[in-house]
Amino acid sequence: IRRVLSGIQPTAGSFHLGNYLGALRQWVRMQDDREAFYCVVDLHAITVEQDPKQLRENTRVSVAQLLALGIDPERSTLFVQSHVPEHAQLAWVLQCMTGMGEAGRMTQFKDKAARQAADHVSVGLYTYPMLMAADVLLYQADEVPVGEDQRQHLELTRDLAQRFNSRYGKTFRVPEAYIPKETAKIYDLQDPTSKMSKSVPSGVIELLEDPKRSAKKIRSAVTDTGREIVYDPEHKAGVSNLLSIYSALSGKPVETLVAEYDGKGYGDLKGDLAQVLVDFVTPVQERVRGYLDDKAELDKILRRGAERAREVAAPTLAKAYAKVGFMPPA
Ligand code: AQP
Repeated sequence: IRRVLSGIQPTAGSFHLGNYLGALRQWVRMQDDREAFYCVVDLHAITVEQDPKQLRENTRVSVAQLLALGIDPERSTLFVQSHVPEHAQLAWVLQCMTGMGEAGRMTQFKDKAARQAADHVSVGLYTYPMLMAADVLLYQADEVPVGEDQRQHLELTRDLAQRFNSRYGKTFRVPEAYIPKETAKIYDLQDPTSKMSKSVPSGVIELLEDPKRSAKKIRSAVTDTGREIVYDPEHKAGVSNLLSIYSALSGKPVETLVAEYDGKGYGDLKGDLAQVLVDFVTPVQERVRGYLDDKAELDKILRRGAERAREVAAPTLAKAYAKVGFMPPA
């Protein structure tokens, strides 16, 4: 049975539609025929400044969202990254095996660093991909479901696994990215050439915002001056993005939608998609409220999750530490 690992940052407020369609939807599906490990990566979150109280709250709300979206703690191991100290412990070793230039080539680091004053760019932001590599390698994952923006980090993870294996002998499974083409990158509704992102929020649909607000954002999404509803990401980025979202949420292939909307206008497409989206988020929001109301149950799920995660992570770390030459504790 193939093993899967993925993580998501405890974003303030809520996850967005890009997170869901690009990654979380695959997480839910992959539980059916794979052994899955999913975590809320709070260590990654502090690569930018966080308010402690908010971070704790965001972590809890993130777990509730994962449960509400369909992560089943009976079938998957769901945990909080900081509850499993092996992540930070392996990350150190991987940092020591990564070149400065290699880390500096990561486009996410370059983009995020460029948006801040140099003094505000933490070393943690720079070493983020090595922590991510540790997340994956600790569980000997075969596949990592993520959005397209994480492909380069996954490549680095593979390189580090191979480097470690060739230097010290086979220790880590070399994982593959799992990135379905159709939803690999969901675009901003106001700027359909940029990815939907929490860092640059303009046309971002948040899963926990008032559904009426989401519907309005869909109806005012940027399209083009043409009239025809066709899928053409290069020339009609806005309409194509709406079609991708619609297709993913409804399960109808893009070609079917294009045929259905033949002769109709953008307004029809937007109105119908807004309704599909409202129908999707409304019950999710109700379930989130339910999970947040039952603190004891959520704590229990996370306690069990961390235990199960450590059962896999601890032996992997011990093996890696021994290979590196650390003296075993007596
Ligand atoms: N627009 C997107 N389309 C497809 N997938 C996306 N993901 C994020 N945005 C899109 C995927 O969501 C997962 C979780 O993301 P994360 O917690 O690592 O956060 P992130 O990538 O930092 O989220 P954002 O909103 O994209 O924030 P910024 O802009 O700050 O980086 C990942 O699998 C990601 O690929």
